[in-house]
Amino acid sequence: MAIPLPRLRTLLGASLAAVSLSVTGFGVATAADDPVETRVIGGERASIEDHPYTVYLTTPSGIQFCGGALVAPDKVATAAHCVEDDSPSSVAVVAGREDKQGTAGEVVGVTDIWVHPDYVTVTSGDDIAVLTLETDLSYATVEFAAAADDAVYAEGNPATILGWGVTETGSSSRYLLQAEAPLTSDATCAAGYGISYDSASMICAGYPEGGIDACQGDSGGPLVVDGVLVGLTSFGRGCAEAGYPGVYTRVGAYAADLEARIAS
Ligand code: 4AZ
Repeated sequence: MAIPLPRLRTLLGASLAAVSLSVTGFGVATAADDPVETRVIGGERASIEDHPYTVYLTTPSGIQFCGGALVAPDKVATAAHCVEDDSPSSVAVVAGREDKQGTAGEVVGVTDIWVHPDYVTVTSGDDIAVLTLETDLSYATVEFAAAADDAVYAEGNPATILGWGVTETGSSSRYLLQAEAPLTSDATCAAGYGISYDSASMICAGYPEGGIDACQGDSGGPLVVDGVLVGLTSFGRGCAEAGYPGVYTRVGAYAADLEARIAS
C-alpha cells in the first residue's frame, strides 16, 4: 500500500486513518492512527509574497489549525468544518506570515463567523465559511471563481495547493508549502468517493497514482488555478492515496454567497 518513493512528488501532509474520510480542524485523527505507511514527502516552500492572500487560522494560544484565503480586506474564506463550532473570539487570522515561528505580517481578530447555512458535514458539501476581520488587511486579495466560470474547473488544469498542514514528519509544516496537482474529472473523483463526491459543490485535484495532496491542517486553505481561487481544502480519504484525490469546496458554486458576505 505504500506509495513507492520514486513516485512521490510533493505533498502537504501525512495520511490519516486509512479507511476513514478525514477532515482537519482540530485533528481527531492523527498520523499515528494510520496503520498504512502512506506518508509523503513535504511540499516545497512557497513564498508568502507570491501568495499574499494565503492566511492561517489559529486558536487563541496561537496554534495553527486551518488555512484560509483573503477574498476582501476584511473577509477570509475558509472551510465550514474549520470553524463550525467556534465563536469569533476563539479564532485569530494570521496574514503575511510564511513562517509560523516568525513575527512577520499581522495577527487579526475575528468579529463574525458565517458558516454556510446548509453545511452539515464535509461529504454533504457546502463546506465554506467566511470570517469577518476586526481590521482591514492591506495584503492583496485573491479573485475567486465566478459561478459561470467552467473553464477554470476543466479537467487537467494545474492547480496549486497551499497550506501549513501536516507533512510526512507527522507534524504540521512550520513554513507555507505549495504543491501542484491537476484538477480531476468528476468521474474520476466519483470513482473514489461515490456519492460522497458532489460535482455541484466540490472539485478534486490529484494524480491517479496519488503522491501529491493536501492533508490535515491544510483545510480551508486555497486551491488556485491561474491565480484564481477555485477551491478550499475540504476532505479526502487519507492523503495522497492512489484513487483518492483531495476534495475541495467548489468556490465558484458559492460566488454569490461570497459576494453577499463581502457586501455585508
Ligand atoms: C484534513 O484532515 C484533510 N487528502 C485535508 C485534505 C485531505 C485529507 C484530510 C485530502 O484536513
